This record gives sequence, C-alpha cells and structure tokens, in this order.
Amino acid sequence: MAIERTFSILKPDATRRNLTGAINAKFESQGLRIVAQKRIHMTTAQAEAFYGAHSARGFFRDLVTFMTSGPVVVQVLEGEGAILKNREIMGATNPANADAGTIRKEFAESIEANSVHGSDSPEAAAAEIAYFFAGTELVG
Ligand code: IDP
Ligand code: MG
Repeated sequence: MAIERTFSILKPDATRRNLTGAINAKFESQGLRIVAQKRIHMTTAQAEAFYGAHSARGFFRDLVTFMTSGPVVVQVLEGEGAILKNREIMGATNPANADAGTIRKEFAESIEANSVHGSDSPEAAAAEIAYFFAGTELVG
C-alpha cells in the first residue's frame, strides 16, 4: 500500500476536555505522522461548506453549531494507507458501535460530539486538505 495523506479534525468536545495530546498519541503510536497541524475556531460559513455533503440531513444545523462551538485542531496525517488506517483508529461514527481501543470508543461523548473527523476517500482527503492548508504548511 502507498503512503497517503488524510485530513483530520480534533473536534470541539476534544479540545474542551484537553484531549488533543491523548488523541495524537493514538495516531502516532499506530504509525500516522502529523505533517501539519493548527488550532482554529471555525466560522459558520467554513463549517457549512466543509459539511456541505450533509446539508440535507436532519442533524446538519446542530452539527454546524457544534463544530463552531469551540476551537478545533485541523491536521494532516501521513502514513501507509493513511486514509483507511485513520478511519480504523477513529472507530465508528456512533461511539456505541465503535470497537474497543478506538478514539471514539474511548473519548466520544455522543454520535455528534464524537471527538474526531477523518476523510473517507482519497478524493475527500485531497479536497479537505486543500480547504484548510496551503501546500507550504505540509512538512513531511
Ligand atoms: P463520520 O464522521 O464517521 O465520517 P458522517 O456520516 O460523515 O460520519 O457524519 C459527519 C458527522 O456528523 C459525524 O462525525 C457526527 O459528528 C455527525 N453526525 C453523523 N450522524 C449523526 C446523527 O445521526 N446525529 C447527530 N450527528 C450526526
Ligand atoms: Mg464522514
């Protein structure tokens, strides 16, 4: 499998509870390298555009409110098969369904406040990285 880059967000529930280091340790101990990272407070417009694919879903407004409720950490993770590997490290969307040892099983508060975002395809990863980072900010 090839070296890939994927886009990750440590969500407001994670920053609020001071969990950024604990979550980053999960990535690093399982072979993902943080090649870019910054702490931002998303605007409503940014969150709406980022989650645009979900705009017709019933939870969309709540999701945008949650994602703008506090600071987040946006990141680019790099490694062998990073896109799928990160989804495995994260665990299922609903923490009730997440496997033991995953970030969401250990840390998520709810299906909405589930601590992390991770790209779900190579196309999404490329678009999401470009949305938040300039190429010069990625340092492998
Ligand atoms: P993912 O983050 O595991 O890829 P998606 O289906 O892409 O899950 O949903 C994006 C985000 O929307 C989730 O991470 C979660 O924060 C929120 N979300 C998804 N489904 C629900 C729901 O049924 N109720 C409330 N929030 C949800
Ligand atoms: Mg998703």
